[in-house]
Amino acid sequence: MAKSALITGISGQDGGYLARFLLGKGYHVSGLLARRSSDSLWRLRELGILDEVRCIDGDLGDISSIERALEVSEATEVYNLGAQSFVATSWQQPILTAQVTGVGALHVLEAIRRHDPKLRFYQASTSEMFGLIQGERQDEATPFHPRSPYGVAKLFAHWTTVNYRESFAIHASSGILFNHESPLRGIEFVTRKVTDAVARIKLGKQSELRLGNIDAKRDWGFAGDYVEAMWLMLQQDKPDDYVIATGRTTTVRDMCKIAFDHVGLDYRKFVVIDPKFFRPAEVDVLLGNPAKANAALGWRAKTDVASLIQMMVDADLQRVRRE
Ligand code: NAP
Ligand code: F7E
Repeated sequence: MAKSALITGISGQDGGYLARFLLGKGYHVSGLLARRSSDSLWRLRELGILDEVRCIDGDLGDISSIERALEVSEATEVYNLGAQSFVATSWQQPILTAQVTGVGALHVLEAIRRHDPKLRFYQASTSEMFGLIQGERQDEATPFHPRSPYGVAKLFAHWTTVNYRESFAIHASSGILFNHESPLRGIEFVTRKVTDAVARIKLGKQSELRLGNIDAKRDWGFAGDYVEAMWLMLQQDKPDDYVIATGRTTTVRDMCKIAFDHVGLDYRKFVVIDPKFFRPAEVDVLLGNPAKANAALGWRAKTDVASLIQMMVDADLQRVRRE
């Protein structure tokens, strides 16, 4: 019999790639879809899977809608990807971020506990929990020190996942994922902001690119690779926590250089530093150590940062040409 999965955040970047991955494995895929006044299904449409997934109205702030979604979907695996996920916004809307990104995960776990504690649960944890890093390469044993309301909310969700595993024997796993990007990345995140701007500048539709701290370093991977790790975690006999990363780090500056070089332009002529994009507290550098996932899950990042950024620039060139 085909397995069924419920994905919160199905309209987001990872939700789309995970849905496509699970459909490829023969799953019935449902998604909890928060009501929006404008179209939020563009990613599922772009992936060509909109008609293959079942969208169930609901919100992470409303536990009754999550319980209903568990019933309707008949899911045996639940992937909690829904969040207010933009770090910069988390200082403007700290309480909303805590409610959706933090307490939202508790709502899902509590709904599972009441509905059927045998369901398997995946929590989308994040390298932002390491924040002010306590070790040069961060792994599952590195202490946390979040630097934003988003990081703090995710840490609550992370420890809640561990607590429900230990308290109620729920098969609840947490993937501590480092930054992962794709052509479906939201335009507000720095990689996509850069690749979209490169396409517009190349095609004469934009003249400059305003950025904040370009000395920040991130361990960037491809979202399409990372969703497989989420699924692998739920196929293990025992639930656990895993760092998912490439093991390499790059500055925002060098990422810009890769993007502009790809279309034959010099980034230094177009990038303008704008203090508006600096954050109240910065995460200066992140570098993950995915050794545990390599060994236990057989998972490895397949896409390097240059191929990733070039893929994103190519996709944005096509989009801008179509406009
Ligand atoms: P994303 O593109 O921002 O997607 C977030 C999703 O959450 C969207 O589908 C959004 O719906 C939904 N959502 C927001 N508020 C909601 C609410 N109140 N109720 C139900 N759904 C709600 O994020 P992503 O990049 O795919 O990341 C997926 C998850 O992994 C997130 O939890 C993120 O925090 C976490 N994470 C991401 C990264 C990364 O580098 N991408 C790294 C580590 C962890 P709308 O589209 O309608 O707004
Ligand atoms: O920033 C710097 C910025 O917004 C990356 C989320 O998916 O990954 C993401 O969080 C870096 C930061 O991602 C601009 O200051 C410079 O140092 O692309 P970002 P993020 O904050 O790392 C983690 C793992 C998550 O879990 C989150 O959900 O780039 N930066 N100039 C800029 N960033 C943005 N957005 N815009 C700029 O103009």
